[in-house]
Amino acid sequence: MANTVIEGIVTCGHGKQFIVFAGGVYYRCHLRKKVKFATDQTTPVAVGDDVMITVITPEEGVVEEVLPRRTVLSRPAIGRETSEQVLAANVDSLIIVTSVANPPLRTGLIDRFIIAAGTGNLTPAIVVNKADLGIGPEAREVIDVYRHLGYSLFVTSVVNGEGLDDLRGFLKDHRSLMSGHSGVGKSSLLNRLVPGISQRISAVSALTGKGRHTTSSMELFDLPDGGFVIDTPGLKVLGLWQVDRESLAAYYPEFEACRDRCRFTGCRHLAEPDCAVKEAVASGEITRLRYDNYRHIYETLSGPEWQ
Ligand SMILES: Nc1nc2c(ncn2[C@@H]2O[C@H](COP(=O)(O)OP(=O)(O)OP(=O)(O)O)[C@@H](O)[C@H]2O)c(=O)[nH]1
Ligand SMILES: [Mg+2]
Ligand SMILES: [Zn+2]
Repeated sequence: MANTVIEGIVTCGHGKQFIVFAGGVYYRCHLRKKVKFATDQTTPVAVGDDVMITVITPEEGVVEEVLPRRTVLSRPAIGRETSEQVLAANVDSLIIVTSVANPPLRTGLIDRFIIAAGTGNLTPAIVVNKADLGIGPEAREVIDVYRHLGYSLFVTSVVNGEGLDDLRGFLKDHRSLMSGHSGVGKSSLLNRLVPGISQRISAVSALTGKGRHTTSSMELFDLPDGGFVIDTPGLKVLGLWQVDRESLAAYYPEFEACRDRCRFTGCRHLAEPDCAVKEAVASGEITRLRYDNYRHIYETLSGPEWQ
């Protein structure tokens, strides 16, 4: 009897092994050697990929084909900067999780994830977690700045339940991924928001033998009402794929709104005189926080040196 070929979704990957969820069953799969994939990517299969698999046994299959990706969250491969590493595929909402304290609130990674979302066709949303530890002036500013820019922003606490209903409503029917620094509460939020997830998270921890609180690999959880959410290990920094010094300002819509008033076309808003962006920062129209992040990210990108 011919083996059946069915469509499924990749829920996690360990080296050359993948778990594929298809027709309500989890299959352990490896990759057919001649499977078609884009050659410039180090990742033929990513979490979130829709794939066609041949079922071999009730628990095992072979990935025959990776279906076209609608969105990608990518970064330059570590140690191979000219290759694209796809962290996850087909995610609609990139949820950028931060915490007011422990670890302290830093915004560099927020901007980097917003930019990566822009290049990969995802919609970013921001979570400011651990609100029970107190919203100080710095956290208040971050909340106001990103809300004012038009991003969905949730202030949450796993401890007192603040904001969890809103975030649960946002996840429903969506394909989301939780990203952010280690320890901000990504897994804790998912434990509270997704029914049945906590047992599976602790089962995974038991399997890998890693500490219970540190997520060591990406995992996709299907949601009861449709959609999925991916938990990810915390990142210290996110390299930006296909963003260079010339294109960076385009990811700052508030800069784009006044760049026609800069004296020089192609103004980078750094040392140039008569720069409308710098004037807007001085007058408070553009926040210093975003401008400082821009300068900082600019420094780390490749492209012509200024001056
Ligand atoms: N006070 C407070 N502590 C929290 C909250 N959410 C999570 N924590 C604590 O923060 C610590 C880290 O939480 P995790 O959920 O493991 O964080 P994570 O973002 O998944 O971390 P990684 O998996 O390492 O990326 C744990 O000790 C949690 O109990 C919160 O809303 N308030
Ligand atoms: Mg975690
Ligand atoms: Zn300028």
